[in-house]
Amino acid sequence: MRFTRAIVRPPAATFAAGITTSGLGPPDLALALEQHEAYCQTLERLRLSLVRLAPDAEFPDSTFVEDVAIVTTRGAMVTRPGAPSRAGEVAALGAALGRWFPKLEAITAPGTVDGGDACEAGPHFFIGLSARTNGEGAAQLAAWLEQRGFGSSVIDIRRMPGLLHLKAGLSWLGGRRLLAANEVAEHEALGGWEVVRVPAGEEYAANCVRINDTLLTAQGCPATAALLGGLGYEVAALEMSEYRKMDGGLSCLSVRW
Ligand code: CIR
Repeated sequence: MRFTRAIVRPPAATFAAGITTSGLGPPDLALALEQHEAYCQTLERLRLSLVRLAPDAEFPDSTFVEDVAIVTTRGAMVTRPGAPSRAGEVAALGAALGRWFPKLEAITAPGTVDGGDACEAGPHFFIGLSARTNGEGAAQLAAWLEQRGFGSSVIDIRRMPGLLHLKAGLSWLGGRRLLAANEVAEHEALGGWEVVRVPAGEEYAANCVRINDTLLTAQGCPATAALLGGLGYEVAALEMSEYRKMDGGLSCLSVRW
């Protein structure tokens, strides 16, 4: 599938009040906005049309739009985020997506799903069971995917320290190839897939985004960039320091289709 559009939302003035476990200190808003703009410009350079939502200071984590919606080639849904402080983010994403996906469905209570736990790999999705995505939510998502002809398998990351979402440790590189942090790479659900392991010390780089023929990777992970470049990918490295402080990675800054 070739992506043509993405939804993005810059961080609001309250960004530093969002949820974080990183211990990396408070983010610098001006720098975060600069990094966000560079991210947007890269998506545009890769020929995506952007839907830019206005920042919303009521929701400090609302720049992480990926968690609130799941978009596939065969339909879209809004999620029911696992963190109560993020529940109100759904309305804006639903309104924006409605233009392209009039039949927008939703995860319903007691299910919770964060989009960061839905790792698309072509006709298959890996679904993370996490502190944010519960068993009921994962089951609803799997059923929704099945109705649309997608397969899915569940990866329980609740005992994988350092992984807030599955996509923090797993990315699809295209075809049958995945990029994975060591702890995810061993999982039986990845049997039959070609797994490229992220070099030691660069675990943050396990979250990358494939936009058509280019891989967006986090700057400051040179071994991963070299590894992926060596596999023949065009790599675009982006500075993510301020989002990392808030437990966010590259994929969470956009919803793509
Ligand atoms: C949160 O804890 O919800 C945000 N501070 C970070 C969300 C990152 N989302 C993602 O990796 N998909």
